[in-house]
Amino acid sequence: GFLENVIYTEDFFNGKATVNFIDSHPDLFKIKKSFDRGTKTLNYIGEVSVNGSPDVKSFDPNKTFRTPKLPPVQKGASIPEGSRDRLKKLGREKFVQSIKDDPKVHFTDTTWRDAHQSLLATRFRTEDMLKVTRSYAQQNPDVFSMEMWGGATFDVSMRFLKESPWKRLQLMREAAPNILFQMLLRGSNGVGYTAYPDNLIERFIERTAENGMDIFRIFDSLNWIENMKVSIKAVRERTESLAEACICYTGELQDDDQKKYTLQYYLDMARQLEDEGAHLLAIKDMAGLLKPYSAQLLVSELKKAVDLPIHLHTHDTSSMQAAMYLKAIESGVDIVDVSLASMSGLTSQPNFNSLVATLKYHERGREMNLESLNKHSTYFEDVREFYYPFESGLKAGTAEVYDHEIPGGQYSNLRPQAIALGLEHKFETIKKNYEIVNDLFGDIVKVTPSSKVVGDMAMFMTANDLSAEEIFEKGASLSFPESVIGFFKGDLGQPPGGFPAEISKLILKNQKPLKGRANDNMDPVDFEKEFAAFQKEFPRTDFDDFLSFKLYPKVFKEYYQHIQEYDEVTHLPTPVFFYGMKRGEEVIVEIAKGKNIIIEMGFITEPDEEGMRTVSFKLNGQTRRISIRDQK
Ligand code: 3PY
Ligand code: ZN
Repeated sequence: GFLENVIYTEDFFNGKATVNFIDSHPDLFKIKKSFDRGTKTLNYIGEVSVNGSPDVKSFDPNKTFRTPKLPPVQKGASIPEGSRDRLKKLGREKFVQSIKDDPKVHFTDTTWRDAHQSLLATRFRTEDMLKVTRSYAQQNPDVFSMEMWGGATFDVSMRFLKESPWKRLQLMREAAPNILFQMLLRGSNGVGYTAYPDNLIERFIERTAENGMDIFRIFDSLNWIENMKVSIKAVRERTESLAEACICYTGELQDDDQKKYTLQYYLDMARQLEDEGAHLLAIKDMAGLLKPYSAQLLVSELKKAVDLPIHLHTHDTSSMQAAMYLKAIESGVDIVDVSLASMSGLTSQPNFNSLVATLKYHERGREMNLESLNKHSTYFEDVREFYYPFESGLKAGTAEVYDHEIPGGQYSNLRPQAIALGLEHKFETIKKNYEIVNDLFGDIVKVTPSSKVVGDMAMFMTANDLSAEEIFEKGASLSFPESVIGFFKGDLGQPPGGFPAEISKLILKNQKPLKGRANDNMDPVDFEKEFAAFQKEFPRTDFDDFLSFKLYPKVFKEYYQHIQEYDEVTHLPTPVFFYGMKRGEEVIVEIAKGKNIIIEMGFITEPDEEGMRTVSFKLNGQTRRISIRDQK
């Protein structure tokens, strides 16, 4: 506050303050706000420099980073017309028709969402993505869509990055007005891990569209259409955006032993989704199990079964998915999901740049600005280094994925989870148990949140050294993970073929399973009343924050407290955000629009008797000292 300003004014520090001090420094009152922000920012940097980020378990203090090279932009270049302009011009029906009529294959770039979710545990910060959003939009107007929101990005941005997911959407929208934005929505589970009241999902969709979302990719983690209906309807009726409904692909449809997830199963599901009003159909191959010749069969049959554009999503965990895309493209798939070269492959999507080059002489190939894609890839190659503690460690494609069926987005999270539980040395057992749990649970679709249930159970078995037989023997006395109990209660919905009876009894003990949708039993949100109460508790928030709070109460609260304590940290360079600063290092931080501060790190003292260290900075050239408790 004010006193702090006085104390931190140079004259005061230098002993020059007199009785006229305040009168002669009217700026003390004016600069209060930004000064506060500066102090908060220094506190954050001091805290991370002394104690490390709570999100980074171990890192190399001597590591240095290259400065990511921004792709050159033509000064004053306008933004060319793109897919979003065409959607607006044509309206939904005609736009969808134009996709079907287009002989060339379209590309969705997932770099801004699934690629980093699947390679770097969703840790990309807005700052790093925003820096090239404009150049990307200017130079690549022929991209069908940018997947840049939803899935795990919503909670991770608040939980770990301490940024607002809504601001990310708004800022990126401003920077890329011409290309369709796409998000991943978990049907009745929204962007969460559990069911929410229907009216909350509806308002969430409404606000997301108002903030600029164009395509809602909607799935259910058990392929249960009941859980997708509210979302599809809300997109159709409450927005001008597109509802893309998913069939989640699992198993192997060419396998003669496959009794559940057969070609017929997928075709039936696709027809039902078309009846529900989907504008586009997605094949969501979240684990990368769809093999080239199975894709050929599935895509060509789907093209006959429904009259919707088909959008194909996969993960390249096996390293075979570029081949799969070629077969799918030959079979008439309309859109494929890819990511920029340096953010592609393995648990992420196939390589955008290489696919464009490969298709150059193919009749379905689309000409893209490959040079620009390469430059953007180079940028992200350097950016990716900032996040090295979050790399999954997978070095090459693996055929094991056909056994464990772990989704790409979960794979990159599983190792950190194992580390947190002290189980890293048992990673092989965890993967094996993941497969065993899937069998125990009756072979289910595994994608967030059902995949988390399987993961939790696999961790539980590994931590307690339990085999499948022992689960049955000791089941009555075991206290299973909460997510597992909720799953068998029907919180996530009904899997095809229902729950296996014996294990269900062991897990539920005396609890009764739900019959219908979990959402049917939930009270609708009273928006007026609850929003007013929310704003009282959390001043200076808006309705979007309220939605964040309703989806993630605890995560939002902690995020809010972080902002109160440290101000927005979103403009800190990523290395500073995760690793703090070193002696002599200098950074420029934009703490408010157009307002930069220059921070230079001086020294950090040894802890005193009370365990406090003094961190000395220069803030815009003025010495500032803060006290940080050493927690190490
Ligand atoms: C998510 O739900 O976040 C996913 O990426 C599922 O594949
Ligand atoms: Zn995915």
